[in-house]
Amino acid sequence: MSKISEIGIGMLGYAFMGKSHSHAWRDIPLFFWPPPAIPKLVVIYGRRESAVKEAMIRYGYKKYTTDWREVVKDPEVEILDNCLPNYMHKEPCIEAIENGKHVVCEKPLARDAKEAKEMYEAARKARVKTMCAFNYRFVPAVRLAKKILEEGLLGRIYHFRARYLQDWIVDPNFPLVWRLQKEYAGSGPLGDLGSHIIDLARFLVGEIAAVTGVARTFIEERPLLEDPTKRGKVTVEDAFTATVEFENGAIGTLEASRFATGKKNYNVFEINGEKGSIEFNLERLNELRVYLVEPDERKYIEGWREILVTEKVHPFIEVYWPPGHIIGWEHTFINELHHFLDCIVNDKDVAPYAATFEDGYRCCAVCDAILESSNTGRRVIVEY
Ligand code: SOE
Repeated sequence: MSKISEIGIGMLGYAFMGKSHSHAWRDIPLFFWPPPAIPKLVVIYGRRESAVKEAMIRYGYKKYTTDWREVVKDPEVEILDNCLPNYMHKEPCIEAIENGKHVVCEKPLARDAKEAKEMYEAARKARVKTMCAFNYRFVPAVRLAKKILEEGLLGRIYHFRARYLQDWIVDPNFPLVWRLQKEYAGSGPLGDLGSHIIDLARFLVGEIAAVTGVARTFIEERPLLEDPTKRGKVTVEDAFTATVEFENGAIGTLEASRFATGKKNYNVFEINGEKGSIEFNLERLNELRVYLVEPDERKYIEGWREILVTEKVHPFIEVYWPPGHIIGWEHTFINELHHFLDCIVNDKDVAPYAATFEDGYRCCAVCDAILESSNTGRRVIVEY
């Protein structure tokens, strides 16, 4: 077999997303064989030297640094993977693009549409590949939903309704972390969770033309992480709800909250069409519920199909396990980063199955419109 080339990865961040992406880069050749290239974990960046040095060892990087500028100009780095908090997305990504690196950046692309547009413009002018890491596009069940819609099995689409619910900050004594501060996060569950369901809405149904939303902060102050005896102001929303109007005439609802007590990572959507419906629940990510209006007279057997999406005929499954041996949340990152690697090595388009920086920008524009609607009390036409 001819030698498989290697490709250098530079990672920004070692926390939740840095860990899930590092795991994914390492596992691509285990499942996708032969891979487009073998990812070589060159360098990882983090602010705290002790922590990033440990991450280098744990995740298997060749070196570490506490200066992200070293990563974006490292000649061994061909792909920059930005897993830092939202306020650190724009500058390193643009600098890496200008240095000729391919760039994948976690969602949301930026804190707001203004920042995201600068990133999109930089990507559009460059010859490198860029991707915004909306990993739920790479769940086998979601990709099966996409296939069902592409084949027109549901006919004209009337509704898309989605909720992304968590409950990790219901305790008023949960500290003021970066996700609760506008200067670092840009927004609360709107950008963090709402961005996922907005991206899925665009991926599965189409462009969003207008929104009407309400955002609310329930707990105004929280203990400081560095000194729990002091309290700081929460400067983002704790939850939002919005109605959406699609350009193709469909209408729907979006909701995200970190106060949905008992919901841990409850990302659910339902799509209703003239010929049937689809339901997905991330907490049961190997399953897809499908209802098709049967053309025959035996209406008494019409009903929902519960599909276990683990057959070889289903998206991605052939590289994993035999039917019924379900996969997990982390495999969506392996699928996603393999796609990006394939696009880079074989010069393929990142779109339409992965999110581009334009998708990341359009998602931020919808988030901004929902916040504007909440602040003004008016319906907002989404401006791109
Ligand atoms: C935290 O809310 C979080 O890690 C999000 O940032 C991720 O995008 C989501 O997939 C899981 O929850």
